[in-house]
Amino acid sequence: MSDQGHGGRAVSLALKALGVEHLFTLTGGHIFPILDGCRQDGIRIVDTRHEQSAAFAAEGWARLTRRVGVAAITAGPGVTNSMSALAQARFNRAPVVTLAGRAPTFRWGQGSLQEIDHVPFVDPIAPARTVTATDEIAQEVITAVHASLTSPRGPRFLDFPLDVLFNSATIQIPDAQPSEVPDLDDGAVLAIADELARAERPILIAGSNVWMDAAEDQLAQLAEAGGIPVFMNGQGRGCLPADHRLAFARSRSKAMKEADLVVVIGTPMDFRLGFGQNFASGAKVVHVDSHPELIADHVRLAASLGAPLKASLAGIADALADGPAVSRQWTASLEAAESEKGELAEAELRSGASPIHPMRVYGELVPLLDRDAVVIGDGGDFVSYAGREVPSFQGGSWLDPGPYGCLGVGPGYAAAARLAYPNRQVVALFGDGAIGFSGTELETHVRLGLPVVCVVGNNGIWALEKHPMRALYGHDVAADLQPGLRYDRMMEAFGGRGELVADPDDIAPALKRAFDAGEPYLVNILTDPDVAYPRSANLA
Ligand SMILES: Cc1ncc(C[n+]2csc(CCOP(=O)(O)OP(=O)(O)O)c2C)c(N)n1
Ligand SMILES: [Mg+2]
Repeated sequence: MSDQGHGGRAVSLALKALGVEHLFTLTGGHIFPILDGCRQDGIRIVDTRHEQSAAFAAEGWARLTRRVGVAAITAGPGVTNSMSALAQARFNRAPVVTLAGRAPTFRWGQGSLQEIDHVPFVDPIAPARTVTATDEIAQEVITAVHASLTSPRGPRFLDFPLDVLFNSATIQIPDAQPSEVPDLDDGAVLAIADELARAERPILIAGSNVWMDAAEDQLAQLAEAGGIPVFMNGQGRGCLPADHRLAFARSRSKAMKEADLVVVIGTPMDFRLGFGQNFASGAKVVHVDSHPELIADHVRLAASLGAPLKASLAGIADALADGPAVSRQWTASLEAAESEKGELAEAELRSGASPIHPMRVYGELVPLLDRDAVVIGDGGDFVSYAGREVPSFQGGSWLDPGPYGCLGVGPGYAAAARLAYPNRQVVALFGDGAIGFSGTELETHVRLGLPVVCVVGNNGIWALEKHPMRALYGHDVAADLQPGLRYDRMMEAFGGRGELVADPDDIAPALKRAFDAGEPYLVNILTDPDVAYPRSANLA
């Protein structure tokens, strides 16, 4: 098809051809044509209060829906403001495309407003290009979107000089090209199946790319073929429902210490997995991920496979189908550890202590959640507890910053979740520190009519920093916030509803009101600053 129009229409027509329905943005003159094009072509413009939230929303959209998330930001400060979110998308391998304005070519070097060359500082994080001709825009956008969605996936960045975007040209939208699927390495598939068939105490650890590759069924097939316990992290959470007989969580550290074979699937062997170096001595380690580039090179691997996970996991499951199943004793020992830890947690989940124990919040929240609730975490200890206590029953229902760990993601992620799933519960869990980064976006939720239930674990401190610093030095600095702050009133000031909770018995009624309200709602729960999350150091 072809059309005459300005560069912004080349962007919007290309996005439309790709099935993009939302553009996350914050305005600026440099990107007016993109906004105008999206208006003309029916792409919903989701306008935020800070570019990092626009970019976080695009990232959240991408990780929840497995479709590309697109952000448009203005030249210069719009780009620098979105850098943390771009880096986070890179760490999470999220298919995000950022479209930025850029000072005009014909005046380059003369000192135009917001004139800075983005490419040299963005490119190390997200492959970055400047589009130099109006009639090349559509193809550039399509190429960037395809690249972001192709494993090993990740953000892409384009900037458009003002003249290139404002000029008109004939817009051609090229036909979609089928993507190539690599052949499966049968030797590696058989080697992994063979390791699994010979192991006595194997576990699978399934992460984000199981979800991103839509390989949930194949994960279940593999686990069930061998009766193998599965632990999940990141977006892998829920790929096997939390109540599946082979889904384990609380026995994770025991399993990692005692397993004789650890098959890590779709997640890097980073600090969350002890860098793949803290398993039992003599344990064999296998790494399977969706692209060869993602396979760890800092761990001695018994076998590995870097290919799309749907086919890889199905292949391993088929090859394993006749092999011996895992001993009942191994799964029984993990089940026992699960129950023991579950019982220990029970006391805290029901705690009547005042100030409120943060675990009590989850004791009240979890029973109110639907199986498909989307839960978003933005905070320190308060969110760590959620990671332990909030079960996921399907992929794409849990979202936290991931290994880049950037605070301030919550409102952007929640806006994306609400837009993607208008009929599911969306709960955003915030530390009182974390909500400070992007709290103004509560206005975005109100203005755009996005009923998210926000829950603030308000302990008046940066607990995840305060407690470890004290443990290390015997004192702490720069770790206190104003206690008892009325974040509920902040929400009210923006036009939403809020309430303060100080008594543990008031938590559930407040949460029920929040879920029933059908409008943006913030439950501000005063929690005990003296409760420290039990953690071992994870900085290196
Ligand atoms: C952008 C950013 N700045 C700083 C940090 C370091 N950091 C990690 S957790 C944390 C404390 C979070 O406090 P809060 O949100 O109140 O949650 P709490 O631990 O008190 O439950 C800080 C400062 C970070 N991860 N990201
Ligand atoms: Mg706090």
